[in-house]
Amino acid sequence: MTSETLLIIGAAGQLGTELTAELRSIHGNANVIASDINKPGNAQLNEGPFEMLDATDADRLAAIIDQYKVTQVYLLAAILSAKGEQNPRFAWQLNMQSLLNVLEIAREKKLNKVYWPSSIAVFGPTSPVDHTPQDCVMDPNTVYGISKQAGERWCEYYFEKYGVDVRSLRYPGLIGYKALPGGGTTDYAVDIFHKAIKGEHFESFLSENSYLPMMYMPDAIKATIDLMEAPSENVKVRSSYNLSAISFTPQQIFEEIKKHKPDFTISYNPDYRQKIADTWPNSIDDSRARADWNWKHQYDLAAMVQDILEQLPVYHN
Ligand code: AKB
Repeated sequence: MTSETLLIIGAAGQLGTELTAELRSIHGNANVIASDINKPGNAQLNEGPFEMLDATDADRLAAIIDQYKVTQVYLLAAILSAKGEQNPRFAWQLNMQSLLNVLEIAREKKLNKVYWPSSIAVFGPTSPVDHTPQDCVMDPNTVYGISKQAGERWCEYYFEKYGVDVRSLRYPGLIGYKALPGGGTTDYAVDIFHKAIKGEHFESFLSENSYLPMMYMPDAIKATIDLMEAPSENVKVRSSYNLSAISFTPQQIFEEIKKHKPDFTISYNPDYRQKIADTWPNSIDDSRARADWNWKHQYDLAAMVQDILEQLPVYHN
């Protein structure tokens, strides 16, 4: 246990649900304040303090930080790639205003650390497709990707100009069974497990050969905590670190699931999300994360599929 007090913004989301639980096991329930725009149904989040917070409301954010004497903020609230395209101005407003509020408050109140996730969505049609390097052409063409790229520049700016210790990872598609994602292009790789467990047919909104970088949630949680616990001098990338584990297509994950569920069936009906997926990399070069703070993933496709098929029915019972 530490003397830090953490505020998680967007704690009820796909990543927030699991990260909040893990951070509470490290720092103690009372020292991790969960917050979200609505009160979540998830009982686990109520094992410690919970506050309602609209991530764009700077006054309420400041009041919560003062009330609990918060020393670290994890800003996870965001509109993801597919949903952002339905209302681009709202996505921009939420994704950018929430980050600027947190960075500014971290500067004013001299917070110890800030965490903010970026994404592979910062890359675009002319970025290198295979083993996409840390530094290369980035021409995102979704509002989500543009907000993540701009956000990365703001993070580095606040670190360089004001010494705010902000840290960030470019997550690939995250796959977990505890909470559902909302509005992403990689969500099919979560939905597919729920259909397989129910014994239902799965219709994929991406084509069979859409090869994308992905990661099992326990690896994403470990990467986040490893980065946040790394000595400041080891965190040499202050925009956002490339992060990688596995890449696969819908057909490949289907075949892996079918080894456990022989009757499972799939069909393909690509929609507007296919165009987004087509602009993202196949695979990511995360050698900087591996060198700077010893990042190493644990789960490959087979291990992830086996674990989810075992855990998902138990967890939701
Ligand atoms: C999305 O699909 O929008 C996210 C992401 C890759 O950032 N999962």
